[in-house]
Amino acid sequence: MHQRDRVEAATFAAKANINREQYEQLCAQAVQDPDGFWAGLAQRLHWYRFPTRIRDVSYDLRDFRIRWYEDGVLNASVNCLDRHLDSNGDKVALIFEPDDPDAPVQKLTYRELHARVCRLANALRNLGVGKGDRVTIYLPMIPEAVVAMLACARIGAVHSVVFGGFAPQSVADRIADCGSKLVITADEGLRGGRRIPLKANVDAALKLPGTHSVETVLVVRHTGAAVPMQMPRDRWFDAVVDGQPDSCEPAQMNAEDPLFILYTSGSTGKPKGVLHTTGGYLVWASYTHALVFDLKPEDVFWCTADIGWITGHSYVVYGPLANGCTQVIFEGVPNHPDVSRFWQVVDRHQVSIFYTAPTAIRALMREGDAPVRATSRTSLRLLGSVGEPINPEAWRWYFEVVGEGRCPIVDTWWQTETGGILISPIPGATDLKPGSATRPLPGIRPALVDATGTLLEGEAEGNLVLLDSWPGQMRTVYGDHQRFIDTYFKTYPGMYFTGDGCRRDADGDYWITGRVDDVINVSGHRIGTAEVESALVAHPAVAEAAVVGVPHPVKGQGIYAYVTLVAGEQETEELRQALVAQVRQMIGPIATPDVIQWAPALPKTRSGKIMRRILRKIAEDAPEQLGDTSTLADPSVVDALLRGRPR
Ligand code: 6R9
Repeated sequence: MHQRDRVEAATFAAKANINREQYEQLCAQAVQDPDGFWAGLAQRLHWYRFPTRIRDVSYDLRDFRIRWYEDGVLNASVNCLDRHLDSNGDKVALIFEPDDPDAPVQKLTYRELHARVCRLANALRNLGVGKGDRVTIYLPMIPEAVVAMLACARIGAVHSVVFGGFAPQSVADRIADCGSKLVITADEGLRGGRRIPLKANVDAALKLPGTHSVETVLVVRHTGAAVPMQMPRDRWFDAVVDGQPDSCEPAQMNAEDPLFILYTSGSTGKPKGVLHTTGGYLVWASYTHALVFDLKPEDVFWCTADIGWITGHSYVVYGPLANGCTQVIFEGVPNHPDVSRFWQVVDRHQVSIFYTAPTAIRALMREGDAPVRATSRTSLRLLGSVGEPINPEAWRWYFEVVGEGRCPIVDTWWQTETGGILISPIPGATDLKPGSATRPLPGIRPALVDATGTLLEGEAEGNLVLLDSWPGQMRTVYGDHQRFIDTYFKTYPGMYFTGDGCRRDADGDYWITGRVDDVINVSGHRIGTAEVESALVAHPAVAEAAVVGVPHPVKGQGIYAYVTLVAGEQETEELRQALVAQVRQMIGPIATPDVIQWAPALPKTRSGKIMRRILRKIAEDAPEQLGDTSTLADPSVVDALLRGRPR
């Protein structure tokens, strides 16, 4: 990147919480006095017992452990609610913007949110949910979703939020994996005027094997649709919550007690239950939210992520509420009722910090500048991006059209596994570069390695690793600690492997290039190729399937599937549609294949391994980049696939 492409931090710096010098001091302190630095971060929170053992980490496989603040005792909901009541009880915590812009906006103060959380927490306790029990939350983006998460945290139950776009099979898999005792759902969700049959999906999920652990289903009445209730399993949320006391004794949790499980896709067919613990996660969510977003007491923060993703956990629920911030939660979509919706909501609620995904930016950019210019957006002072690399063109549009050149953009790199942001500009302290997540946060030690694990110095491109732990790091894969170690710590001994490729430029700034494993990033959502493949081969007509990601102008990556049929089956349009429907029905609409190409055979090595590198190039229609095909068992397969590309 050239000098002229830098956007200087200077204009924002005058009002920023920290300047470049202070940022550099923090980075230096984290190196010189790590215990002092990390203990200092913990002071952001309320502890029943402040930790004396700050950090105990070893990535050495013979003696592997990750523990932070391990003798500390706290409660996450107390930090997000009770702590603010005396000074800020009447401050608005949540502004709920419904899908339908004409439906009433709801505002909940910290005091009201606290009361709602306590009522549900009491109800959950009465239903026999206690410390360590798992609760699955399958809700739309409504206030009850936030209430449900915090109510679990209050009593020490471990929540597992499942995105409302997932199909019954995916819901069932996630319930079965963690053995949830209780499910919280709604009659229906609303997205862009469409109804999402959440309760019906739960009913279908609970008919599937492995879900017998569920004793109770709480159903929020949201759209008012008539849904069958199966007694005594199903209970109306209102009915169990009404009349409960609006205070509730919080469970005292050890810092290393689990706070939540969140499933994410990896390179095998089975999603991983990423487990985060209470103390370190909350410290990191709260610290990064305040630091990266230059948070001030008068800000109105809006993160558009759904709570079904980690971004919704850290930057809708735990970070903003731990910081006592006012924020918008939005049930709808960017293009309903029209493509000005995001900016209308910004104006309506005077949003000052706006955080979204590149896919949304690109989709709106295609609609031109007019729908943006039709709104004022003068309340905005800072913009954020997360979920996938943001291409410089989209960055510039976001900066110049949405932010009118006034608002820095924080391009925040992180993962479900990292709990919070690890690499990002600090507004006012870091010069911005369109397309680069720039620098690590204080205390974070990224590095690049080549395929053999050798550390690369200076300007380089390689695989992104982290040399040391941070408090928000995941602690295990639920129920499969060996998988945690194998996935993240075996590839490069002594380091955490992110699964991302990355370039570091001559200034030392980081440019994430995308996943280097079998994970596709569709609109910022991680989808394992193996998950889509197993949904395809579950169809009786399919013999074999191979799925790769292809560049997509809006979604970042699209899903391209090669399908080989069993002998005698016909390659028809009906079958193609049936296969698309099969994937949607088994995983959910987010995994919808963009292209299904019939493949008489797949390119395989002599040992039978599918060569995805070649399939990616065929999907991109880049035969000149195919590279060496001589190791293929049958090189003629490649020509057949190139000729067979659907147009
Ligand atoms: C927070 C979140 C993680 C993967 C990650 C990377 C990609 C996220 C990014 C980014 C480039 C950014 N990613 N933020 N790539 N620039 N600012 O998205 O978590 O759903 O687990 O996805 O997303 O590939 O490894 P998660």
